[in-house]
Amino acid sequence: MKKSFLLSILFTSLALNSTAGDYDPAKAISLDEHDTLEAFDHTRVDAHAPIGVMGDHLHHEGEMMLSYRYMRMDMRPNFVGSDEVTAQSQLRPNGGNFMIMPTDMQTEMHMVGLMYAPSDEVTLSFMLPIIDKTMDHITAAGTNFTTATNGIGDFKFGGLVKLYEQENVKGHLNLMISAPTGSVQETGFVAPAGQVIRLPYPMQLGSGTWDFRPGVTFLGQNGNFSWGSQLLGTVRLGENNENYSLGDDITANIWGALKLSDSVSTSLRLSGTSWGDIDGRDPLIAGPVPTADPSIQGGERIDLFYGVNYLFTNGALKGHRLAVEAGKPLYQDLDGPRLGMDWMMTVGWQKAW
Ligand SMILES: [Cu+2]
Repeated sequence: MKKSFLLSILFTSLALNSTAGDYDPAKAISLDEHDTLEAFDHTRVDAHAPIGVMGDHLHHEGEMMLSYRYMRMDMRPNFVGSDEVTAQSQLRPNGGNFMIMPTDMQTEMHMVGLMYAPSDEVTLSFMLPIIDKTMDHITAAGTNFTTATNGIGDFKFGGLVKLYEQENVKGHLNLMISAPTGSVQETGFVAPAGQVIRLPYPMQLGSGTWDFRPGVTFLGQNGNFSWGSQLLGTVRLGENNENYSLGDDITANIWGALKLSDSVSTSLRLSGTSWGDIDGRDPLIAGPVPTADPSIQGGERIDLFYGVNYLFTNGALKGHRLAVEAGKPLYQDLDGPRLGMDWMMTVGWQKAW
């Protein structure tokens, strides 16, 4: 059941990708007819994907783009498989396996991005996240406590490489590397332990490993409609210094956008993600809490997002882009018990020169 959901998103995405690649000779019968077909317009408001999508577009030679994103994720309640469970039900006095349970988690991320195109074929991309995490817990003794971490996350860099561009459809490869600049040694005062200890895996700021993030992205435009699809994965290259590696992941995205005016477009996006358990174990992360168990961190989720892009088309702010996108899961299946996603939001600003 759960696999079929994710697979259907993957296949829809791949089907879109493959039809995007089919060149229709009927469209090129004569030069006149050819001329009536609009080429891909890189400047229109929906030429950029919904703001929650990364690495969606290339730039022309010599162009540079600065971006800033504010991202927020709220997680609650706990899940076992696809079933919601209360934190209380997972505590030992109530027949569960744990003395401590997380009840909710908030993640805020400030992401600064720089893109630069040395040629029309390659756009270089650099992204640095600054992360703020908070997790609330209950204990078997009936008390509550909160832990928090913050700092820079994993710096991502690499290239977007053009595959092709014909008529109103284009595609590129995403070849990104994630460097282990985010801490995996975050500590905090844990009240039931009565001391400062290393915090569980979800509270750490990075993966601790060099990660390869390959992907493929397709974009198309048709009249006032545009669409895109992207397959993106994360492959952990080895084990980190704390003796573990986070699970690999894969995300399939498909979206459609409607250009309402030269300045405004709205979008719907369907996103399916699957990620694995943690391999290995940090000997300093322990405790009767599910977030400290490497073997129950994996899961999969399907999210639906609604977004708005805004492009300033005149005045002092001409060329500046603002965008917002918010989403909720339609479905999640987590190894767990583990906090599930409640809602996500991204607000962003972009400007190219
Ligand atoms: Cu850009």
